[in-house]
Amino acid sequence: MKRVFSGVQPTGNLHLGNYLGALKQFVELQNEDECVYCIVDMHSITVPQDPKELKAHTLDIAALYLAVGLDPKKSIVFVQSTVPQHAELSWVLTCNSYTGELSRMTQYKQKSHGQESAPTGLFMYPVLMAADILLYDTDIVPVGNDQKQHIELTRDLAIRVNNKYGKTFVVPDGRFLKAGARVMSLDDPTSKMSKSNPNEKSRISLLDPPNKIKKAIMSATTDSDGVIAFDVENKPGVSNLLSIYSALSGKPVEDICAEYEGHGYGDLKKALVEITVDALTPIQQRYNEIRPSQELVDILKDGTERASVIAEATMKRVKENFGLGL
Ligand code: ATP
Ligand code: LTN
Repeated sequence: MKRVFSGVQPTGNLHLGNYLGALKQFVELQNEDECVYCIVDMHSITVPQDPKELKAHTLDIAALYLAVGLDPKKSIVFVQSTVPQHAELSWVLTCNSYTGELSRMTQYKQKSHGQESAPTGLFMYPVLMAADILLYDTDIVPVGNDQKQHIELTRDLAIRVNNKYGKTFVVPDGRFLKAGARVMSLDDPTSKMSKSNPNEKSRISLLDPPNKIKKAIMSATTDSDGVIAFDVENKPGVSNLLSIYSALSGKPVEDICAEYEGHGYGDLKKALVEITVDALTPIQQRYNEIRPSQELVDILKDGTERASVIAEATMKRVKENFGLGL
């Protein structure tokens, strides 16, 4: 069995893109591997957060994870800040990283907009991420393509420390989530569905009520040739609807195209509304039960305990190899 680790930030409401591109694959992995899923609240404070909202979002995300099918008996689900070894290891790794390599991180360059006074936390973000991963002797890290550079840095840090201080870390591999699972924006099918798009109708959030789902899908951008066919290049809007339909129903895209031959886009959209509502309703029901429950807090506390056992063992090894402590 391999160990899988991934982290998600407790920001905003998850959308269909997050579900089909990431969560669904996390759930599938737990049947093959030993999975550790972490809600990375300390990464979130690299930019200012409202304390009450941050805490609420942490629980929202945890409840959503359980609602989509993460099984706390199989996977460890916990909150980063409840295991202090993340911060501790982050410092040790900081002392083995170079300002040059961190300045080259694309995410940092984008988020700091080249300002001199960018928050230091943004600069250190990838080192904390490396600590998350290396703390659990992780073999595989399932993440989006945008995280490739951070995984490379994690591997470099692990190899560097192993060479200098003796075998300390497992060198992890990234597993980049399927490119085909990229869900596009409903209003502009050439850009990805994203929680930072100001247009609410550009996305479907996992907790949206049926009327909101209907409005978003019925107003989705298509084209004017009226033929239901999969052609990302020339028909990005219709192709996106077909991809979502296929991912949620399990039917191959060709079968859907055959089924809707001679129909208008309105028919396809109506069917997609129904399929989406059917897929999200049970998730929302479970979410509404779990979110206010004591069970949620108990699951996360149990996750902290199980994560701590692994994290403490790694930190003990790190301290020994580095000559830290008595
Ligand atoms: P933003 O666009 O505001 O930066 P986001 O909505 O892309 O945020 P992230 O927190 O960056 O969300 O991503 C969480 C996970 O969801 C990542 O693994 C990412 O690859 C995946 N993901 C995000 N958007 C999509 C999408 N449209 N299609 C498929 N996967 C997605
Ligand atoms: N940077 C990641 C979130 C993240 C993560 C991690 C992912 C923080 N720590 C450890 C995998 C492993 C993101 O923005 N998706």
